[in-house]
Amino acid sequence: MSEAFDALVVGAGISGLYQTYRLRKAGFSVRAIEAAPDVGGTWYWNAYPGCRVDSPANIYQYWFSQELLDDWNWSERFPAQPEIKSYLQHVATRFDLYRSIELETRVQSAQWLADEGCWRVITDTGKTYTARYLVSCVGLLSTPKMLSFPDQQSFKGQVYHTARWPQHPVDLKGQRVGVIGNGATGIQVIQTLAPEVSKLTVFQRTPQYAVRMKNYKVDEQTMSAWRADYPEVSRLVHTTFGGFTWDPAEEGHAATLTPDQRREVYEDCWADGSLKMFVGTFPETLVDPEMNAELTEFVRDKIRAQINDPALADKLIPSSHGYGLKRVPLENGYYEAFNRANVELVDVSASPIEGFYDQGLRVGGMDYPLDVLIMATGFDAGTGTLARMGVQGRGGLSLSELWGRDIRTTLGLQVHGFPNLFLIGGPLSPSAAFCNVQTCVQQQIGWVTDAITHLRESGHRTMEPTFEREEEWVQHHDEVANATLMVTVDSWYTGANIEGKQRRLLSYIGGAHVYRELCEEIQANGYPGFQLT
Ligand code: NA7
Repeated sequence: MSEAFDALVVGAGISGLYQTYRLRKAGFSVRAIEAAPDVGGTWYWNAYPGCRVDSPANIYQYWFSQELLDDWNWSERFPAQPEIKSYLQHVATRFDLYRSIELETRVQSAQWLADEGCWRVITDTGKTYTARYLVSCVGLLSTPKMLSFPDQQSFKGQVYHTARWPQHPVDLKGQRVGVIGNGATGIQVIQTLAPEVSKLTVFQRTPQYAVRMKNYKVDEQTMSAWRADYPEVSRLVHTTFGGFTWDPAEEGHAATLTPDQRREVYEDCWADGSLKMFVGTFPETLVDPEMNAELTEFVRDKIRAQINDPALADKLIPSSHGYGLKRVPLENGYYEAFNRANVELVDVSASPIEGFYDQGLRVGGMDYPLDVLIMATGFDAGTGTLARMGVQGRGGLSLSELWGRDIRTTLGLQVHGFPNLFLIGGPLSPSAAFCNVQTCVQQQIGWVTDAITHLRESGHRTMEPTFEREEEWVQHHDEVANATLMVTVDSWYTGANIEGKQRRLLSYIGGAHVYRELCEEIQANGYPGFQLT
């Protein structure tokens, strides 16, 4: 027996909630399928110590309801994970979304049935659903990269991955804790645990450039200002390069300034204490090695000033790549944590981790005793979750096999060979990494909802991009990507963090505003390059 809906939404995080809301509002029958026991997606799973958002709360929100903000209070400029999870739960309750969501259910396979013109979805709870439209809202950072080392079973302590952190409190006070990974996640863990544990051992493979976060409490006055600004800000974020309220300087402007004047711009961005330091300086810093070197030196000086021991500073400051060519993390005491006597940095680049022994980890012949090992080792980003979902399109075409060879999409929204499959936050769109996720996924959800509504109104059953249109987008994406220095650096942005993954910049870097205009143009012109049957 199968249950039939107009649309199935996979995931009930930021995108899944809004997609469910929009499709229901447009009059479609919808079921959202969510693996976790509650809504929230990434904000449900990443319950690790110190987890917080690094986009300001006044833009990390939904844009469809002023009333939602009117009866919600943010407590900080950059709220911690429990608060964002509560916000998303509040949204699900306020808009009565829970009744459309099947929790603790994971999609095991999704198959396009050409004759019936629908998707058949089978879950791990043994249910079968059919739906004309399948919308993936699985999130771009949802499949953790798990490491396994020799003799793990001999280790008597606990091992946690940050993205599968227990929902109950884990008391680490006075414990000997090890952390592998110092991306945005590891940095938050390290700076939070350093004062609390007896010994913190950080196993670092590559150092990071992190920017000091300027967080503050949000009082009633600030909340009132945010509410008053809501209409203007909701318009503004859709007009900028990264979905924020600021933009980088105009192209060419940097060349008209002296080094001292450019330094003033860097200082201004640094003082903002936000990702403005990542996407708000000069666009040339991402494409011109000399400009990148200038900005890199500025950031290196800022970091060096925080570390007491110059030899340690050399280990904590990257030398193999320039600033801003990987996702820039924000920090609040990360470098200073290494000034503490109970924090030790272990370089695992030259001598990699050999494996566990019963009391801890062994590196380069040395034993590091631990009670707990935390893996902050990242994700199989963008493609990881969908590629594991058993998606089969026309003629049994496997998405996993396709992306195993070639990660391709049409504007990150659809894939040739997979009719009526829509992606939110899909690879090769700005929302896959280069955009304030709330801005970009809401724009995509609007587009997808309008496209599905158009199909209904025009009497069509299916929508699929042509191969030629897809090829055109992939080539354009690559051209824009390959003009940047980002493609020269190993990170989750380039797929280099996952063995065997195709190396391609995951996210479109031509600008969220440019992308939005393109999407609008496609819609206005009746979806050229997409086959409607
Ligand atoms: P990231 O940014 O992918 O960071 C993962 C970290 O784990 C990074 O420091 C890696 O070092 C390290 N890592 C991964 N595998 C290994 C092995 N085998 N040995 C040692 N170290 C390893 O993930 P995050 O969760 O921090 O952040 C992801 C995004 O979430 C972030 O960019 C924000 O957008 C929010 P490496 O650099 O590969 O040498």
